[in-house]
Amino acid sequence: MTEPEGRARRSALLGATPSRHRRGPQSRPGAAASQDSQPATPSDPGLPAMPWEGRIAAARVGGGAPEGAEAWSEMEALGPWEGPYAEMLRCAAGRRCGSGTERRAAAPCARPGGEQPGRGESGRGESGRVDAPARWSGLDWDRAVELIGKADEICLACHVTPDGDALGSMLALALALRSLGKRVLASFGEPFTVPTSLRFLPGQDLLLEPWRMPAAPQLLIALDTAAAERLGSLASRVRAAATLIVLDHHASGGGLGIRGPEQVRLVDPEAAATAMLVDELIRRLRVPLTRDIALGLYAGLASDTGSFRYRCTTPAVHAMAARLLEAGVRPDEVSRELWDRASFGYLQVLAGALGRARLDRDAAGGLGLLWTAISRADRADSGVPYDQLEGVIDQLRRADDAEVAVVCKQTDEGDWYVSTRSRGRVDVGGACGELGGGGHRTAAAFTATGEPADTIDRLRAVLRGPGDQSDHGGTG
Ligand SMILES: [Mn+2]
Repeated sequence: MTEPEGRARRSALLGATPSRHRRGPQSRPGAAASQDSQPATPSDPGLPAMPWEGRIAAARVGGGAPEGAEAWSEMEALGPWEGPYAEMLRCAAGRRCGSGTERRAAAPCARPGGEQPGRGESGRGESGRVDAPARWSGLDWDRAVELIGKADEICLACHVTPDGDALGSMLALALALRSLGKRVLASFGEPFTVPTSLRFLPGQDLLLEPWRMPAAPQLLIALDTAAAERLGSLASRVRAAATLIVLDHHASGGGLGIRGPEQVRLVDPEAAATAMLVDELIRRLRVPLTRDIALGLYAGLASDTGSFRYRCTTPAVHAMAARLLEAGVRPDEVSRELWDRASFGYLQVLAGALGRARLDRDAAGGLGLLWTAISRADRADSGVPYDQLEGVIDQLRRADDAEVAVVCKQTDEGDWYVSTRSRGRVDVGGACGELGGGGHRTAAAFTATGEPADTIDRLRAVLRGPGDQSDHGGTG
């Protein structure tokens, strides 16, 4: 999914569109390839078994708390240490982590409560490394670490129909918390189906059906979600939670639009992905970056930067990606899972959709509109679930001949989800707003009933060309 699409979809979903339009066919989440993901304990392959396992676990759980720090310094005194233990100890001692090829090369390693170097936006330290943004020092990381340290059981939730950032961030954090000895429950609202492209992510054994989540969690961590409604059936858990930590990068994020529980908002609208904030939290929790954790974070980073192509792909993004590769992520393997997999059925559906596409050169103020539709029947013929159609719009919008591209996708319930894109000269967000949906200038959506051709007529009527000065009145 493209970056604007992700945001537009969220906006659209927050607007007038009913939640049922996203309901895809139910496959079995339990059948998702849940690879064996080892907790990051010293019994990990990456961390050889040592006689001090208990102390290490205690120190980890203690985190920045006095007893934790004490355990760490005690262990440090037992050194000299090399390898992952040395790294853990350096982190615990508040020293800058990572020299040479070690992890955390891009982030300062302050104790919880310690100072961020604050060299400005993605400033560079003396070594040329990219530091955590100064604006992050304003976030209450300490309180988040404290709440996590105190909790025995932690619930995680991300938005419905999770993308690579939502699910990748959540599973990475889930694995990190499990390595701290926490009981971790992670879920997302129905349809509880892990998208095919994300089934390679480790940690899926920590997922459970949303109805099995505690009704009133002691600590709930919401990821990549700007409003409680986007959690679907888990919104009630957010409202009933005693304490709440929000990790997000949406502009409107941070409050989830609710009152009640204590909220710690670790939100940065300028972060390219929620995975960047999770990365920082994991660092502050002193959890070593295992390959399994890194895979989730990398999936989030790659997804929300469009495979490092969007404008949000900053030096800090690449610096984080470098650390994730050092932790063992294979970019070719992740790319294949995320972007380059399709069933033959999908290719047939795509071919049909492209074959049916119509180019209306007069629409959008003469800049052109290219559109197609995919019905339930089109999908049924090839056995393609609704949620696999996300990439179709990205193929259609490649056509240079049209300013606006539109794909009408029929859900299993029978209504139509209308995805729109523009190249920037036409405001599809305003047009979709007038039709009950919403989004951004270049990516927006709305839901409709009836024949797609009629829906396109309605859309064409509200699409203004760049020369048209009349006001929209849409929500944008
Ligand atoms: Mn995201």
